[in-house]
Amino acid sequence: MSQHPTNDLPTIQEVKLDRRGFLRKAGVVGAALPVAGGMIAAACYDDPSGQKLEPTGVPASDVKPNPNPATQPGTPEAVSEEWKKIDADHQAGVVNFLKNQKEALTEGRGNVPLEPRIENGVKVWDLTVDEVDWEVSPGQVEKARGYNKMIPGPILRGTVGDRVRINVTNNLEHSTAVHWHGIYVPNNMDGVPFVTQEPIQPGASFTYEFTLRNSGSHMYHSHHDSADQVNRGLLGAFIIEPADKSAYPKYDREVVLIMNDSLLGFTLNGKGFPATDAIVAKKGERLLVRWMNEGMMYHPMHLHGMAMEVFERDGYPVNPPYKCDNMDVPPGSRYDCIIECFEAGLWAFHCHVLSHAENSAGFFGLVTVLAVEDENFKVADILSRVEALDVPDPRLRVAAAGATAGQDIAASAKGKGAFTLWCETQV
Ligand SMILES: [Cu+2]
Repeated sequence: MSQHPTNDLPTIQEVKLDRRGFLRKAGVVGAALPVAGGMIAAACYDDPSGQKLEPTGVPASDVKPNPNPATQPGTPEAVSEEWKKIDADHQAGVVNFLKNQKEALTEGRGNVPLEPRIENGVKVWDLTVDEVDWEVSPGQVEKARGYNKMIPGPILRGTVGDRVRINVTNNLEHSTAVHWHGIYVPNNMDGVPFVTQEPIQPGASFTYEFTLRNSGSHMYHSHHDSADQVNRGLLGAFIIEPADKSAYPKYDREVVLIMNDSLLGFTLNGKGFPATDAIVAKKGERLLVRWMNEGMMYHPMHLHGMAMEVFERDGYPVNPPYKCDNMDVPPGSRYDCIIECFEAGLWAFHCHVLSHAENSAGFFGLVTVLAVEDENFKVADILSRVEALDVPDPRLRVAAAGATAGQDIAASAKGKGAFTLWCETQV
């Protein structure tokens, strides 16, 4: 493979990896990923019993120094081959990430808004709790659990003052219950088995009903066998808008980013790089990011090139707001921030526990980019350099410039909206 200037995007023609080629290169099929001398326990997907023997992911303590540090270079020939392979694998990962913005590399999509139906003035949602085979990254299919068969579950959204009802039907072979994380509810609606309610047994249903009182970026998740159930995907966002938005920060686009770790690996909205969504904005726009950590680890999320201005934590105002570029989101917390997108380009956006984001095979897990477009820099131009899709595909995720208000992939592909289908435009 020829070399490229480091500031240039990959010459796509040289990295025409089909999925199988990608999987072989990245080594993610039922195999452990080498991590600088350590191993990611990416294995244990193949256990025929379906049992998860050990969590995936890499405890920081297990990450060993590079096996070939400068003081122990190995044979000149080996080193020469090694850097080429590392470069090629990193490049292939980025190319696959870009391809994923055109056509999803993985099956399944979560974190999709679910409109309520209105019954006598009550906003009503139906949630099922299901076993799902979930493709986290290309070829990495996990025995997972999801609300309405997606991870994260659908985004529920209401306004302070709304009366809401959520009908939960448990299709698992285990009991479960739903906790409304951060939301003011009457005690018997809090969703904690044997504390506030009986478990929702297999095949049973339970109806939660309450009035929304406190605004903010909240969550819902299982509160039963939760280290397993939440980690396996039983989680979702519940956004409560303030009744009066006059004091709320102004923004042009919004994105909900939910982190998870361990049993499904490191995921952003249920997917690991290269299957993660890029975030796209136009220069000059204000992007609202609602960070939520449903995992069991801290994830300091680092944005290159620009700052995040934190104005709410767990739905409570942060006064005065503060700026940072490395936001440590603890398990269970939600941080809302505004990014002023003042510099065009592709900006890496990743967890800075580096063992959650990169190894010698390239990026994985908690990695995406913030793409800021201006008159000279268009995402579509970059993607046109990625191996083109010749035929329109219902799963096509990028068409032309413009914003969409929804996240319906098929509808977005037909419309003018492009590359922004997971960013909502403020109404
Ligand atoms: Cu992390």
